[in-house]
Amino acid sequence: MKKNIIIPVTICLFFSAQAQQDNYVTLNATDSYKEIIYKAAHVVPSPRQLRWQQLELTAFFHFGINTFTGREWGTRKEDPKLFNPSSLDALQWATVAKEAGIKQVILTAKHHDGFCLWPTKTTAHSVASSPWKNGKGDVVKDLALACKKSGLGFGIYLSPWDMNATVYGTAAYNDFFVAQLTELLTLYGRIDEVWFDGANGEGPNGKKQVYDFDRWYKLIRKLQPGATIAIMGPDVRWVGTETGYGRETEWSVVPVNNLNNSTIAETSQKDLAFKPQGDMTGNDLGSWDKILTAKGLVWYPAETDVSIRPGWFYHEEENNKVKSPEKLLDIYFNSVGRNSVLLLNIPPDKRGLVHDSDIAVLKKWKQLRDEIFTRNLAKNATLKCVNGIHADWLLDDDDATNFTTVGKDSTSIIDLIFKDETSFNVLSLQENIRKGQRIENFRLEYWKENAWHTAATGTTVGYKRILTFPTVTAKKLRLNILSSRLNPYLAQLGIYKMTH
Ligand code: FUL
Repeated sequence: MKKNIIIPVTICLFFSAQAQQDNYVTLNATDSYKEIIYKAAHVVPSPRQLRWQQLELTAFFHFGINTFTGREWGTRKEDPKLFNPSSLDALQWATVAKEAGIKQVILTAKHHDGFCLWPTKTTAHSVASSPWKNGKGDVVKDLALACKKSGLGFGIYLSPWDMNATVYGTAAYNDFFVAQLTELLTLYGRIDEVWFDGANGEGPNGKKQVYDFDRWYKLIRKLQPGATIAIMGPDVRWVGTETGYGRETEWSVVPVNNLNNSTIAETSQKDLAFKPQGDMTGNDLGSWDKILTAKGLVWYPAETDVSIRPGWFYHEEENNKVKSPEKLLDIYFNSVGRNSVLLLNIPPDKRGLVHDSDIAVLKKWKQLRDEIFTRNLAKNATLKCVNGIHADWLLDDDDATNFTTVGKDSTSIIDLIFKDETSFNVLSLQENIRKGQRIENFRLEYWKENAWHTAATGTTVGYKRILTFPTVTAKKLRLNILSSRLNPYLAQLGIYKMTH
């Protein structure tokens, strides 16, 4: 029944007048502390950011001329004839990803060396000049179709740095890049993510390029409005390392100082109200200290990219260096479980297939996650909360419904009472980010020998927060929300037992 509640029109009007439903807000020098809290608590993801966040797991496929030369970065001088996968099967890539629980994949359509995996009209440095399928092949097309068939999202990595393009380092390169983007965004159906890395090296003439990001963003919004633009883009930010480990305190609402009403008016597209600016890799991005002095706040969530192998591209000598399933599980806890999306690189080999060593690890990784997360022990408990509304919605497996508190309460204690002694060592929380990110501090406690003890503590929750801790056995537990920017909107609460 919960979705059919009828709210009087007057109340609806009141709330819609109050709520800001944008993924940015400007702060005025005259704003009081209270006004700033209110604004910070109401910044929400755009629909494309929400969709992206819910994916949780995405994959990179680094594949290209480097796969055949054994290099991580090419030189631009590679002969396209080197590109000749013996049995490329993009459906195998998609199937491997899907079976690992990955929801969207991103292909390196062009890496820094400039070699294009599709038969572009912009340069001869592409698959069209290779012996693969007699120059008639198209990796972008193969993977786009495989993703469609497998129900996976599909994204492209198009390196702004192009060592091979003769026009690189001149204004004409921005046109060249627009032409490449246009091909990718118009010839392959729906594109869900465009990933720009920050590398800006020299081209053939020794010059660096001034990238016209503004123009590229506008083109993407026009041709593929649903696509998130990541890293060097306004929708998704790089977490700051390539280890697979995100920040303990991860705010998706972060301060920006280049956001003002005139930029918003100029772009006439709220979609592009701000451009990424400054260093976003520090330890503290969204705390009060940062927010109080900011000119604006934006929803700008973190993506954690890491490779399953030491390198981004496939190297035969790394077949025995694939990360273990246990390591990937730890990465999962510390990326997805730290309010970030994981972008796991799985580089196909020279045959054009994901190697067996990687497949075995991915299967075991999925199995480990399933073993932990299929049984939410909290569902065996009775939930009680003195100042709570809809504590039962914490267990409904729906991240769009939430528990909240009465009045203006920004703290709360949710008791979980079990019939029997229960052992657990994993906590998973989710906020309903459609309404913002709010929780600042929480503690999980258990009742033993007539006293409450701490099982785990955390700061931010965001889309998802997972904490692991030494196994606790108890009949009574409580989640103590110690502080929140206005009323907390907690969507899910999970308690699990990891046995390995
Ligand atoms: C970086 C590149 O230089 C690496 O080769 C890799 O593609 C990584 C994901 O992004 O900027």
